[in-house]
Amino acid sequence: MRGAVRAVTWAACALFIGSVVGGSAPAGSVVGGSAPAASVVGGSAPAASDPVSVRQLLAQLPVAPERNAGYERDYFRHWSDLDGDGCDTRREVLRRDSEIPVTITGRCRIVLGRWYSPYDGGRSSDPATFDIDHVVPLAEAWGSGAWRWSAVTREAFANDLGSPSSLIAVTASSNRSKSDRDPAEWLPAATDTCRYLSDWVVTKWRWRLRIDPIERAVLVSALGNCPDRRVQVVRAVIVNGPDAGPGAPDAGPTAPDAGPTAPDAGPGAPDAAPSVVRYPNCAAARAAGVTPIRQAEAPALYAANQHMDRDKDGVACE
Ligand SMILES: [Ca+2]
Ligand SMILES: [Ca+2]
Repeated sequence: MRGAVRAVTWAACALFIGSVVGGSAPAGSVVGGSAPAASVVGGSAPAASDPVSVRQLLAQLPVAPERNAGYERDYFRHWSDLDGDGCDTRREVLRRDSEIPVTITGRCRIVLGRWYSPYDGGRSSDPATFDIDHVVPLAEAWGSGAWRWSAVTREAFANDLGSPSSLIAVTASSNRSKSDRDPAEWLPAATDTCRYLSDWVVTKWRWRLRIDPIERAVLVSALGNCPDRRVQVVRAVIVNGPDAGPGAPDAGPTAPDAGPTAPDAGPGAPDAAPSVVRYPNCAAARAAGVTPIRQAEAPALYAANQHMDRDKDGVACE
């Protein structure tokens, strides 16, 4: 019965997102409210998608081993107040996920609410006992592709209010139990495993993250025991850091967010935007899946990577 009720809530949330994103919202709403310039990483908000099955989303996730070297938690700035309303992301999620309107003192001090933790079934009216969980942990995101992102994109991911799947309020104890693990390594103790798996897939898809082979096997098998949920989800706008690559992990918070060679996500079409990144070498370009880089087909990308076209035939990294 509880599952049915939550499914309705989920659908309502998904529709809400669709209506916000499909409207005249600025790109900032994709990454967390009407944000200041720093969080608007290109383009305007994409149109809301038609509902799509979570199994279909899973089938679209690229499979690749994790690449965990170089991770630092500090590379993902949080909790930020991207919309500048005085409530940081932790408080935004507490406010959103409370089953009753929260009691707030001062500018945004949440003192009372009613929270349910889908990971372990825990309940509380005391916000101090609840954590905000990155459904796809920051370390997992890093190893699944976020190592290529700019600092702004990492902050947008770590503070993502644009999808109810990305961040959820859970008991602090269940958040600690989960830690940095993926579904092959950890599943919630409570009965709501299907929601967790679905949120996981939605978040990986939204942020164009990869899944590792074992993770994929577990997801396919475990989701096979769940009703095939249909969700509305839009891609997040992603900007890669200019110097990312296997030999040169992103320098982290001090790296330039989006230098002159950073991609322009293009108005209204972040999905189709070419990734104009200057790669340090062909191995990095290959890892990003953009090789060979042909001048005729991708002039901007070629121009940014001309240094790798050693024989000057108009094709880099052939
Ligand atoms: Ca805020
Ligand atoms: Ca994984």
